Order: sequence, then C-alpha cells, then structure tokens
Amino acid sequence: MGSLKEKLAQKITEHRVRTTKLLKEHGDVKVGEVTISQAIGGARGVRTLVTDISYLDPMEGIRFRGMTIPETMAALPKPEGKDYPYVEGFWYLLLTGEIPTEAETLELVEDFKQRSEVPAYVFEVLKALPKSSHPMVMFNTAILAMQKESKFAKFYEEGYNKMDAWDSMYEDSTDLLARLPEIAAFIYRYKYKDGDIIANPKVDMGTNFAKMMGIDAPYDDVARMYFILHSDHESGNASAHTTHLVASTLSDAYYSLSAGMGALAGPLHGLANQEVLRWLQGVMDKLDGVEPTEEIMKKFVWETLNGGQVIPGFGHAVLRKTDPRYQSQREFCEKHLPEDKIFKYVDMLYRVVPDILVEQGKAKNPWPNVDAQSGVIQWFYGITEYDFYTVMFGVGRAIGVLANITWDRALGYPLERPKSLTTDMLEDIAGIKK
Ligand code: HAX
Repeated sequence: MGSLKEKLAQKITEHRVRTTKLLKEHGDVKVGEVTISQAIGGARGVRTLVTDISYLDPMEGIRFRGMTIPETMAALPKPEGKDYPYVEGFWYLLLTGEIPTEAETLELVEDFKQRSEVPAYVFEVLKALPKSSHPMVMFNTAILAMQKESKFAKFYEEGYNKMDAWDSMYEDSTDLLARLPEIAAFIYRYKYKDGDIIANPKVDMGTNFAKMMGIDAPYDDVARMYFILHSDHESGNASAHTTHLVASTLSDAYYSLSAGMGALAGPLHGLANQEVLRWLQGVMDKLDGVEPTEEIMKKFVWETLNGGQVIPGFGHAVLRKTDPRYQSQREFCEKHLPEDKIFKYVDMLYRVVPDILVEQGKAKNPWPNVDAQSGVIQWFYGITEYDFYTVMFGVGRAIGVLANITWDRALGYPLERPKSLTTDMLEDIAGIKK
C-alpha cells in the first residue's frame, strides 16, 4: 500500500467515529428549515450535504481542506522551476487534509504513471462517434466505456463488504484521474488536429496534458493551475451533487463521474466557459473589425439580457462576490498576457457587467465566476476551439468529485433520496388551499 492509501485508511478510521457519534447521539438535532421557495427553487441554501473536502463561503469563496486558493498553491510541492503545484499532490491534500511531502508527492506521480494506460478500445469507441459530436459527449462516452475496468464493480460482484468498499472506490478514482488527461488530449487532437496524436510522455499530470495537447511551457503550469482551480466547489454544485447522487446507489466511479460530467455540460454550469468565448466572438463578428468600447460592450450586454439570455461567466448560486478562482486566473493573465486583446475585452466586461446586472435587478450576484476568465487563457495558448473548454474543466472537476465519492463510500453515506411534495400539499402548508 502506498503512503497516500495508508494515510487515507488511518484518516477514515478516525473519521468514522465522528460520523457515527453524530448520527447515533445527535441525529435529531435540526440543521435548518426548508421554505417553499427553496422547495420550488432548486434547493438554494438547503443544508443537506456533508463534505470535509472543501467549503464555499458566499463572501470568501472556496477553501480546499480549510485553505484558500493562494494558501493551497503556496503549500503544495511543485515541480522544479514551476509556479503551480503537482496535481497529484493536490489529490493527496483533498483526500487526506494534509500537505504531502516532496517524497510522498513523487511517489504519487509514479503511481499515476503506472495507472495512466488508457485501454485501446476507448480510442476505438471515440473514433466510432461522429467527429461533429460535442467534445463533452466524447469525454463522457470514454469515461463510461471504461466501466468494465471498475475494481469496485468487481468487488461488489465478488461479495461486497461495506467497511472495505472505499478501497476499490479509491482505486477506480485514481485510475480514472490518471487516464483523463490522455483521453482529453486525444479528443482534442483527434477532433481538431486531424488525428495527429501525441503519445503520453508520462511525466506528471500537468506536463503530460500539455505535451499531449502539443503546447509548450508554461502551458504545463496552466494545466496544473486550471485542474486545481476547477477541482472542487463543495458538494452542492450540479456536477459534484450528480456524481455523489449516482455513487450513492453503489454505482461505481465510472458511472458516477460520467453522470456528473453530464451535469457539467450544461450552459448554466461548466459549459459557461465556452459560452463566454462564444459570446465575445459573436460581439467581435458583429463589430467587423471595430474595437469595442465600454459603451459598445454595454449595448451588447443589454441586448443579450433583453433577448432573455444570461450573461455567461457572471452570477453564482452561492457566491456573493467575485469568484476567487476568477481572481487567480486574472492574476495569471496580468502576469503572462497583459496585452492580450481578449483579456482586455474580458476585463472590460468585468467593469461593465456587474453594474448592468444590478440595474436589471434580477441576479443575486452580479460578479464574475470562474468561467468568465478561463477561456481567455486557453485561447491565448492556442486552444481557440472553445467547445473543448468544458472537457478541461471536467478533468479538473474529476479530482474533487472523485475524492468526495471515495469518502462517501468510506463513511457509508446511504442512498440519497430526498422527499418530494405536490403543489396541492405546498398550498396546504401555505394555508391557501381552497
Ligand atoms: N445574466 C443574466 N441573468 C442572470 C445572471 C446572469 N449572469 N445570473 C443570474 N441571472 C438571473 C437568473 O437567470 C434569474 O432570473 P429569473 O428570475 O428570470 O429566473 C435571476 O437572475 C435570479 O438568479 P440567481 O438567484 O441570482 O441565480 P441562480 O442561483 O438561479 O443561478 C447561475 C446561478 C450561475 C445559474 C446564474 O447566475 C447564471 O445563469 N449565470 C450565467 C451562467 C454561468 O456563468 N454559469 C456558470 C456558473 C459557475 C459554475 O457553475 N461554473 O461551472
């Protein structure tokens, strides 16, 4: 057993006592009430999920295992001469809550290399899809196609034991994570680069992805930053929640992650990163070479709102301030691409959109989210095929949701099954039933 798995086993044993005590001795303590608007309105703010992997404060933003983004980036071991940490070390942090040593991180890098072989049939399955399929369909199909590799499914077939079930969930999750960069890069090069595939150099996750995409340094650092920033946003976001829900049926990590990626592919969620660039390109096409000013940008924003559409990359179901993931990427842009035209347009949107959303008076949070800034960076490094952006989000999101379902299994969280009511019942509760 490697250092991470040993540490995880120890943490799980310690944590189980806490969960059991809460359930047995304090199970009747109320956490909150549910209102009619929460029941109809997508359960906003209903506190009914438990995770220790990350927490999203509306005013502060995300903390991974108690650490802000800058603290996380500073604390984790980095490849020599690089600005961003090993993704493998971040996986260790999410699973255990501890910063791995350099040696523990490198052990994990080796472990990922050993696991990173993508079964050949996956590429055949992808080639059988129409090339015009959305890259998220390809990504999702590849994940699901690999289900036959599931160690948890085998463990279940051979006589399931609840106490040990986390082990094979961890194995599946790590196998998946190690393979996702190659699958994503294959989709990119197969779909957009005439199938000119670059072999996995088997270095570390970020470098592997950059090399297989065919993009030089510092894109390896971009990949590390991107995967870490997009990894986890507590349990209630649609992709994390979907993955958790499906895993709660004792589905394995392949089925669960594939379901979660379906949620990520929605334009109100992860697809928003492609929509930001699509929206901007639409503006530029209409301007036909004229440089947009703030006044022109305001006109397009209002046109979009008046057409009944949302401004992609702005607003959030929980956050009530600028997303720190947006800030981190903005800082990267200021350092590496300050003169980039698209960065300047995105920055212009930062200056004009919040006031307009406030004036419109609908959005509870007028500030930009992670998706407003991420496409600019990818575009700058040559990935102008913006419908691919959500796939990269998916590789990152997998880190968080897979860590969560490993812990779900470890703590034996049961089948998720909230209760529904009828409209008649709500009218009765509200005292308006005739
Ligand atoms: N542009 C226009 N209108 C917006 C808006 C935006 N960016 N954000 C919210 N609104 C509107 C909502 O559509 C809603 O309108 P209706 O009352 O007509 O339905 C109203 O304001 C209230 O919504 P809210 O309570 O502020 O926001 P929700 O919790 O319902 O939704 C969303 C949160 C992120 C879905 C929303 O802000 C949105 O659609 N943003 C644009 C799409 C986007 O950027 N999504 C990515 C979010 C981050 C993420 O998950 N990344 O993966």
